[in-house]
Amino acid sequence: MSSPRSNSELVKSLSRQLGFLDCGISKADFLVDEASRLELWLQNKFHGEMHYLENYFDQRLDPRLLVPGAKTVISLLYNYYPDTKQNSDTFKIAKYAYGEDYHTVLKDKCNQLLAELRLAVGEIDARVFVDSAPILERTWAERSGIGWVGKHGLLINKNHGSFFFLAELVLDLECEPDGKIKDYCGNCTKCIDSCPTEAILPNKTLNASKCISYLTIELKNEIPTGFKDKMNDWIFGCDICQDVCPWNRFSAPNQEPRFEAHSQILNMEKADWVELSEAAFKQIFSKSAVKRTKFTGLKRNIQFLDES
Ligand code: B12
Ligand code: SF4
Ligand code: SF4
Repeated sequence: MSSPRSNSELVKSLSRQLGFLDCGISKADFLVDEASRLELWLQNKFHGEMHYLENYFDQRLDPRLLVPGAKTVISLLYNYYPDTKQNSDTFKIAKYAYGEDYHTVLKDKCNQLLAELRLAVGEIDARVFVDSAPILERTWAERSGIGWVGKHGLLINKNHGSFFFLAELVLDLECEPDGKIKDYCGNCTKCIDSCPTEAILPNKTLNASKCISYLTIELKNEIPTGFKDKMNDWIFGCDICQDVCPWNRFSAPNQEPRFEAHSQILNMEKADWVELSEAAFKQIFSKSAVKRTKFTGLKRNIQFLDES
């Protein structure tokens, strides 16, 4: 007979076997505090043109509306820190996008976890979430005690830093929840001081409409000229606030073969990026998250920097 405690132990042990960095458990519930924070964030238009974040407001705050009868949210961390990085004097791609698109890699991993869980405890009603669904992934991870939300807004784990993806299993299996841990940012303000566009505001709030990650990936129109000298050579995403964070000093390389960087991403010089053809884009980024910008979007970003 399984108990909430034995279910939790089982989930954690299976997640370790599958290579997740950490796993934490929360009771599926309504996120009371986040309701007003999310509302205010949207009212302030910090989401820029990411209008999809205005949709499914109720589901975003209550996973039981996504999986009827859900009792538990399992939060999972998966490392993407690369063992090799791009040359220092070239246009930069955020480290999370060096290898195969994490949505597919993590969904496969989570489905494997779910299949093994079902083998062990029988039929479970469950859904796997990675990034795209209306769910506040960092809030759930924080609730489950596998880290805290840093001043830059990202989840930090005491042992592993922040260069990892988050994923969730929302399911009707009762598990023993873990508790929140404290915030270890202390008096540090390195991320705030280093952000070139001043996107990080007090109170763990990000003005996403000023974040280089938004400007290079999500913004469909032209990048406002006011950002010309602030892009720091980033053409897809930005890692500055994580690179300067003391908790990432000991980040260890990931062990996921599918995250291995495409050799051309590592070796391209600025001139190669400027000359990138659509055929080469398709070949290099066919399986990558960089596809999101399409060829025209990446070209726009490169030209924006090349003209600076
Ligand atoms: C939209 C989005 C973006 C947008 C907006 C970011 C943002 N801060 O909202 C943009 C394009 C800018 C972006 C950028 C990046 N993103 Co992003 N993004 C998302 C996405 C899809 C939704 C986030 C969302 O709902 N935002 C709405 C706001 C209001 O919600 P929130 O920030 O989660 O805020 C809640 C908590 O912070 C909470 N909170 C918790 N504790 C506390 C405590 C206090 C005191 C307070 C006040 C608040 C608070 O309050 C908020 C509730 O309203 C998530 C995946 C997901 N479904 O969650 C990935 C996600 C957050 N992104 C991720 C990553 C990796 C990045 C980048 C690092 C990519 C890159 N290298 O370029 C950057 C980092 C920029 C940064 N400093 O945050 C990872 C983060 C992993 C981690 N370690 O935390 C996620 C979880 C994707 C994933 N599945 O792994 N992203
Ligand atoms: S990702 Fe870059 S632009 Fe965005 S908050 Fe961090 S440092 Fe600022
Ligand atoms: S740089 Fe400092 S303030 Fe920012 S998230 Fe890391 S520890 Fe917290």
